[in-house]
Order: sequence, then C-alpha cells, then structure tokens
Amino acid sequence: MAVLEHLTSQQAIDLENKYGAHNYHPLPVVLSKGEGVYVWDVEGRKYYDFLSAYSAVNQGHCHPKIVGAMVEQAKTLTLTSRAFYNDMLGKYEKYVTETFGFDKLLPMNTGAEAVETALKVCRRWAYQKKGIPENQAKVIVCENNFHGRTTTIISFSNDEVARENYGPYTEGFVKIEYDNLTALENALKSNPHVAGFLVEPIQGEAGVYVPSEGYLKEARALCEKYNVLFIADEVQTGIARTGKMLAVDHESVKPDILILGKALSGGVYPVSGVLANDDIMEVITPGSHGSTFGGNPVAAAVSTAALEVIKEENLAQNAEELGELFREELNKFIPSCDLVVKVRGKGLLNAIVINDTEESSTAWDICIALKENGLLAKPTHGNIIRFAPPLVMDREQLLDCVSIIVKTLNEFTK
Ligand code: IF1
Repeated sequence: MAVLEHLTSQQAIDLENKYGAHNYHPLPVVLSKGEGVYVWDVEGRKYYDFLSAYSAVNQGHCHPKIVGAMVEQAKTLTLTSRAFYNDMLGKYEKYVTETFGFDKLLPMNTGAEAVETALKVCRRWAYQKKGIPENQAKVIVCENNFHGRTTTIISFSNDEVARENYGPYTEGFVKIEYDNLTALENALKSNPHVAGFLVEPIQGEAGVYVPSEGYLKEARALCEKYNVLFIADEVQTGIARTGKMLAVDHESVKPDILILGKALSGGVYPVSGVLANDDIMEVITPGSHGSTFGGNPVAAAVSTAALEVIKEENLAQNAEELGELFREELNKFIPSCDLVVKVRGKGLLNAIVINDTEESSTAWDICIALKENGLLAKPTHGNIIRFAPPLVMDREQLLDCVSIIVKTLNEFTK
C-alpha cells in the first residue's frame, strides 16, 4: 500500500495500532485537514477543534501567514546547526526578547526541552551566583504539575501513569501543594539550598486549576525574599491563551525565567524557548547547552509570523472576551444539568468538571458524543473535559459551540 494512498478512518487507525507505539489513546477520529477553528476527518466530516492541539494552535489551523513564512524559509535555508550563524536567528531573538521584555532567549524545540533548559539554567545560576554547594540545589515544584515527559521532568511528577517504571529518578525537587503560599514559604524556610520555584500559572493537565487571585504575585515576592528564581512554565498558558499575552500578566508578575512553547509557532513547527535577563542567562557559556534544531531558520521564520499574528489579530483580547462569554453561557446552563458540577478557566483555557468519579468513563463518553455532534474535545484526568478552541474563533462560532455542548449534555445518558 502506497503510504500516501487515501485511507478510511478505520484503515488509518489500524495502521497506527499495528505500526505505532501505543503511547496514546486518541479519540476515534482521523483528521486530514485543518483550517482556522475547523478540522475535517478523512470521510469529510467537519468539526470545531476545541482542543487546539493542547493550546499549540492558538492562531488557528494552517494560518496562511505562518504557513507562508514556513514555505518561504523552507525553500531558502532550513537548518545550519549552531556551528555557524544564520541570518534569521538574531533578528528572531531580538523580536522575541522585545516582545516579552527579557535580555536573552535560548531557543529550543519542544516544551519539555525548554523546561529542562530552564532547570539547567536555574541550577547553574544557583551554584555560580547564589553559592549553593555543588549538587545540593533544590527546585520547588507543585503537586499535580505537568511540565513534559523527559526522565527528569517525570521524576517530579505525581502522575503514576506518567512516571512508574521509569526510575531511577532525578533528585533535587521538593513538592508542595499548588496555590498554597504557606506551603511555599515553609519549603523556602526549611530547605537551605533552594534554587528555584517552577510553576504553571494555571495547571492545565491537572484540570485547568486557576490559582487564587494574588497567588502568583505573592509567590513571586516570596521568591525574591528568599533569593530563589521564579520560573513560569507558560508552554500551555502563554501566547494569549488566557486572555493576556502571558498568564502571569493578569497579576503583572515578571518571572526570572519564562518558558514558552506550543503556540510560539502556531502549531506549524516545533519551537520553544527560555527567556531570562543577562545576570541569569550569562551562566550559559559556549558548549554548555545546545540542540541541533534549536534556533533554526525555519523556526525563527515561523515563530516570528506566529507572534505577529497574535498581535495583529488582537487574539489576547479576543480570548478574554470569548472566554467570559463561554463561562457566562455555561453558567446559565449548569444549574439545570446534573451531569456538570462547574466550569472554570481564564480566557479560552476552560474546563467543565463532570459529576462522576475520576475513574468513570463519563467524561470520555461525553467527548465521543460531542464528536458525533461536530465538536472535538478530550478529557484531562478522569472527570474533567478541557475546552480550548483556537483564539481566532468569533462570537457566532463560539455560541454555536456552546449550543453543541449544551445539546450534547442534555441528550447524554450515562
Ligand atoms: C502529552 C498534557 C497538556 C505543558 C506544559 C510543558 C509541556 C506541556 C505546561 C511539554 C505539554 C502537552 C504534552 C502532551 C499533551 C499536552 C498536555 F496533557 F500532557 F498535560 F497540554 F496539558 N509544560 N503538554 O502542557 O511540552 O514537550 O509536549 O512540547 O505529552 O501528552 P512538549
């Protein structure tokens, strides 16, 4: 069978099951086209995409400006490695550092790589600048975190499915309860060699947990008080997803280290990065960190276009307004629906909590029913369904999606 021959959905699923590692359990839909807020399956059925590839496709599928930038650069120069300079990287680094207000960018490819990079920068800063004894540095992380899937990152995860049988685990992490400032201060007091505090401004995978108002600001102040780096993982919450360019902007918090990924490229190409000021980033010296594809010309072109789209199309404001509308509409409906406990979120990163146990298949079954009604979403853990459409959605489309969700929940029987 020629690999590019047209397949039915079942044929495509069978091929993946036979030849692909089973590291995912996808919803039974096979997508073959995406444009803006829509995706189509191989049989031509059209869906609203309410996941946006976990907030990587904030600018909408196949945005012409971003795809155009990729095509042009791909025809010119794709990869030099960092053994040589290229004419795209410096311009890109200037644009990104000015966009987010930092001195330096360390460009990488995936979110996990950027998180790992941030941890390395933080540890090296601790030894070389803070004077923590070698190999004694601790990084405080939050329970129910999700920062990626490398061995070090899953070492500080408490998701057994994501970490079991991957030991021995990387040491040097202290876990505290999320959204608990007392727990943070106690950890800072009782651990003499804390280098940093790594936190998601909203815990996405855990179920779109929005922390209390002021949590980020107070946590940042505690980090300053104890001379510890505040590291914001905005891989999922960044790039306008929560109604501001960054989720930390809601509290005017400036992290010491900022981690970006996903929609940094609009979902067109893997692009991630770590931003910090010179006094921190200068601990990285030639040969002390790198990546074959990190900072490649195509990534630079794609990410520049992706950020320009966010600004030109005012997508943060759109996410803010449509997010308010989404929660307002669902909060009108929820009192009449036993199936749903609540809706929560910020901007267009939202979730509904289903009135069933974590172990139940109800959230999954609702997502199957949503698919049949033309909307694609997926549960996070157990009984929570994340709703995260592309930020280019307009008011009419959002209300159409609300009516699909309401219709599906009204018709749903366990
Ligand atoms: C999967 C979750 C979301 C992230 C944050 C770093 C990364 C992610 C806050 C790593 C990645 C992705 C990974 C993907 C599914 C998705 C996910 F369900 F896994 F947890 F979004 F919530 N920081 N999240 O959310 O970035 O290396 O993937 O580029 O692994 O299943 P990555």
